Amino acid sequence: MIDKEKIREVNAQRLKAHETEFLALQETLVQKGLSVDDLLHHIQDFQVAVPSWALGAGGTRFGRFSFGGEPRTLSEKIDDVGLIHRLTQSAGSISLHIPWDIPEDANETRARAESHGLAFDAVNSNTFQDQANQELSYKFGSLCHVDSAIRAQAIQHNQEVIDIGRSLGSKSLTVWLSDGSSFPGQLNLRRALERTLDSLKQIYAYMPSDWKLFIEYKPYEPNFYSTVIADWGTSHLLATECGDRAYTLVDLGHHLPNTNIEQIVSTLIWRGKLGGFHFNDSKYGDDDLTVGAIKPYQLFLIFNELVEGMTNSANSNPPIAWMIDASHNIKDPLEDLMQSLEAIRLAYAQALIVNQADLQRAQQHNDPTLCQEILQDAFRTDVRPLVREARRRSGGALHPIEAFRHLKIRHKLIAQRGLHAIASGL
Ligand code: PSV
Ligand code: MN
Repeated sequence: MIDKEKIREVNAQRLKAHETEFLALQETLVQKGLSVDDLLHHIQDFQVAVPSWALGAGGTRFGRFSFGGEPRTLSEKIDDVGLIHRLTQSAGSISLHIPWDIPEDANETRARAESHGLAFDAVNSNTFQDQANQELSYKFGSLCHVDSAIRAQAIQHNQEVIDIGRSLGSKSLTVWLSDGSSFPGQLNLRRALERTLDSLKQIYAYMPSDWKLFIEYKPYEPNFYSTVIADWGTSHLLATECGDRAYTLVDLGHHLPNTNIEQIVSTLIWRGKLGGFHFNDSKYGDDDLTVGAIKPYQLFLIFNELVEGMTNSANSNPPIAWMIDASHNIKDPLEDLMQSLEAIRLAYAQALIVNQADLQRAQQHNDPTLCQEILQDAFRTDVRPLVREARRRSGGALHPIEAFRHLKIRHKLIAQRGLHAIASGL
């Protein structure tokens, strides 16, 4: 549907305007002592995984409104990520949720992803739902369950997910548990945590030696009184107990209102324990909205800690697995994902241009006014031409959503897959 020639044609219409804007920004950045080539390389290298469950319409417990042309199979989902990657050059991998997206033929699935230039990121296990033909129910938990047979079933599921991931070339497993309780007294909180640790240790022991385990936390939902892994501290504790290759995963939507997420990020990087990151945005809870739609300044502050921490922290943190984890209820999922990818790169680019040396000096002199000036100077710099230039140099579209609409991609997907095609998964 989209080849390099088509992208070049669409870009041609906007090239002149882009060049004018880029040259002006380049001059500003050079005056600040920045190397524009270095910035462009960093931005070009920044790749984010798209999860296999994000390509169709999401929904709430009140309803779901489909889009036409949703991907019906794993192959079609991979094709959709391929489309986004071609336009944005920033979605270089896909993250599978098992059992929603079990590959029928691993070699074929791998080859299809490779043909789009995509790799397989972390695989995600699912013990928060019961599947058809499943012997024992997760209604009252999985890895924390009071019944050892249910824990064994959940551990075995995670081991199968690792096997599937290995066949595709994944190198990490993300565990998110809905385990918890909805009523006080329902669960012995300490024992539930002990059992969860014991189960996670067994999963960790099964992982190949070059794999990582990411432990995701969430304060509430679907349980409404307690969640076994409710916060970063609990996740960090479990990861530390499991071993060197176990890490915390931060999902932006999994915090109570006004939590200082940048501080969590900074602490985890300091300890070398930040393994994965799920991007989305929210106003009230785990709203799963487009990245940067509500709180772009917070996103920038988080990236500022990430960039500073990755460059200066002595306890070196491994490369982080970045993923979008949003739900697309009213926007075209592909357009929504492209907006998120853009917001992520913009925040990253703004963090890259923060004058860290000046900031450190101002902090040393206890000068909060100057500290704010320095941070907001970067945040208020319009880096869109820089991000566009990075994308253009990688062969992507200057304006991905415009190109998507101009090339009538959604119409073509509907023509191919039908108006009532519904994506599998969440
Ligand atoms: C849970 O809210 C979560 O963030 C986890 O990452 C899941 O795997 C994902 O959403 C999709 O259910
Ligand atoms: Mn998540």
